[in-house]
Amino acid sequence: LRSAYTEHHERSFPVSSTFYITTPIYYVNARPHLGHAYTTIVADSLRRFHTLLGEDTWFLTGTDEHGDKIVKAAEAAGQTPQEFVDGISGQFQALWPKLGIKHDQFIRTTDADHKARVQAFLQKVYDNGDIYFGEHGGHYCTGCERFYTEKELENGLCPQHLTKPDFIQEKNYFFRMSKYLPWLAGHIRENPDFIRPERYRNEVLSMIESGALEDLCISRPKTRLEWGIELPFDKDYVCYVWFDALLNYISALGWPDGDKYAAYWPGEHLVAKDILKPHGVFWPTMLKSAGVPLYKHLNVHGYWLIKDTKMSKSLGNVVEPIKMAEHYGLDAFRYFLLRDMQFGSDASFSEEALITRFNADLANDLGNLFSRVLSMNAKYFESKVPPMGELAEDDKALIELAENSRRNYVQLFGNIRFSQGLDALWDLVRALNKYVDSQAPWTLFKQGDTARLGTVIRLLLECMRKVALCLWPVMPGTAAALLEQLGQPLPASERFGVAPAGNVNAEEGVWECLATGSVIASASNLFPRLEIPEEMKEDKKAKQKKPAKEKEAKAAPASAPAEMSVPGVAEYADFQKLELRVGTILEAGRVPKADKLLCFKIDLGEAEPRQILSGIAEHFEPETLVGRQVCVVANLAPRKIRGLVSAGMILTAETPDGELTLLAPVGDVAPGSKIS
Ligand code: ME8
Repeated sequence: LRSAYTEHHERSFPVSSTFYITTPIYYVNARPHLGHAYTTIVADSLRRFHTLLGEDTWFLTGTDEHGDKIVKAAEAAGQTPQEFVDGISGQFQALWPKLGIKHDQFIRTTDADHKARVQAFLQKVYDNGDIYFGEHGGHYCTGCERFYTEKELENGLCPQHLTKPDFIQEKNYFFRMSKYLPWLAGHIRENPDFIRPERYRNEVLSMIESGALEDLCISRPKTRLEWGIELPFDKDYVCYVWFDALLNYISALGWPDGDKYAAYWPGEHLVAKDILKPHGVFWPTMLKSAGVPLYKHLNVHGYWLIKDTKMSKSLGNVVEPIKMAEHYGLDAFRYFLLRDMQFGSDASFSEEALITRFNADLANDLGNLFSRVLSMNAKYFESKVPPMGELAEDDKALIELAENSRRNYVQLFGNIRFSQGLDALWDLVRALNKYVDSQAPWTLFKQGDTARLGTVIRLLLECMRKVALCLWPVMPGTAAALLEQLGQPLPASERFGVAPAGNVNAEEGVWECLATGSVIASASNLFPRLEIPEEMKEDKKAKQKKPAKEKEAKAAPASAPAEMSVPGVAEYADFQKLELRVGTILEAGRVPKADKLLCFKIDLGEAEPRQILSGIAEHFEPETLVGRQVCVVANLAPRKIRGLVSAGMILTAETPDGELTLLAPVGDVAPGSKIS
């Protein structure tokens, strides 16, 4: 049971008193998609995680509503810019609660308060002598809302949008960004995790070192663009949209004198790599010029790709997050996003990957654990929490593993390694399933060893509470439901918003949290396995199909040696007739009026699940078998038993004293895998 995971992460995660997290404020030129949902779900999970650490948290998101791009999109929609931005900003605001996102504040750059604070900031930088008026010519990409130098273009095209930028020559205001670049390079070198993961830190350093960065053009003449914030020192100009947008992170808090600014700044930013430059270069130099403390970390993630191509509005290959959440369940969708993307790298999105992850981690591991333990507790203790007795060596090892798993989870998650953090938590989930198998509560029950049985079940329940608590940041609804099943309900008002009672760092050594004797749930079925849709199966089958010739050769080897027929001995050809396959139990139930029979629905990788009856009812609780893998004789002639068709046989091993164990592969394999 000892954790395979190292015990290197002994120290607990450093807790400060406040935690402020932001997402990019999204452009309102099109509807929100999976990419926006990912960043915002990560921010929500981080906010919840830090709440669980006992910190006072603030979570800001919003919409970026000025600039050429918006004006063009509004024109195309036949609306005024204001009508247009109100509509799409409303869609973002309506989406977030549906994805379990509980932000504290939603900022719009068209808010009057934001505008006033941007003007105050501009005035401050202007008064410091860091803004000058000059003439400038450059290649302007409307998609990026920025000028490119000749050097930065690729074959004359914008490297992001692959479109030809407009060459614009005009008089404008400039921010003396280049003055601060040597200081910025020094700051990034001295603070290795200021921009993280490391590859993005290196990218920003090489941008600075390349010498291609110049002063930043921060205005647009009103003759060309009116939709923006007027410069406080020249009413003929509006502010460049990026200069305006970046300031949202402090204007929202009421910079320079707001209470929230005093309480929460400096904060943590979360962005994808597309906007590394404005956040890694423009923003810190702007802050430095105005004498405002820098953010704590810039946390940069990669792209969700669809078939190796970046998903984006302009490419028209977007995934609608709400459809995924509705179809697969919100928490499963959130879990998948955090588990399948290594933060910092790109990841491919596909429904097949989502289903595979769902079945492996949620149905087989987590769902199965809750289902089997709660139903055993119902059977053995009438659903009452049994007392914890004396601990055996196995129990102590499990406790140690659980403490390590939680510590690793906290450490990794807090350092934005979400996928690894969840995997560390699953070390415990998997160990608990193994502990059930190795302790065999059904045998203890048969032997009448109630004290030991109680300790085993109680330890499982206590560990399950810890798992549920740690899951709350990523799967808030599931965590609430699981805690409720364990008799630890959250007040309705706290289900999504406020963290459950407890603090993950204060969990060390807490081993008797449930109330002995209290009645808890008798069943749990939160994650029934998902079927892989036919079209995905067909695709897989086609890949797996062996050439007909090869198959025939295997079925009847031409050169097979002739064997003598001996009574009681299966000839090679007899054995070859058997088709043995691995199956996954989808359903299991008793057969009315048949004490010994269980009826199963088993996934053998075929279009329909197989119905198989087995005389093992005296040895197993059917609910505890759902999700388990078994070895099946798949080509047994179907026969009717008690009016039900049984098409196959489940293989078991019987010990000399009559105990049955199901035969199964050591690790999970694809249903239908051939046994040979
Ligand atoms: O850039 N994969 O807004 P935006 C992962 N308004 N994340 C993705 C993604 C993908 N395929 N596509 C988009 C802007 N994102 C500016 C920001 S902040 C002061 C101003 C996410 O609507 C990711 O967070 O283009 C990315 O950084 C952001 O959406 C860009 O959103």
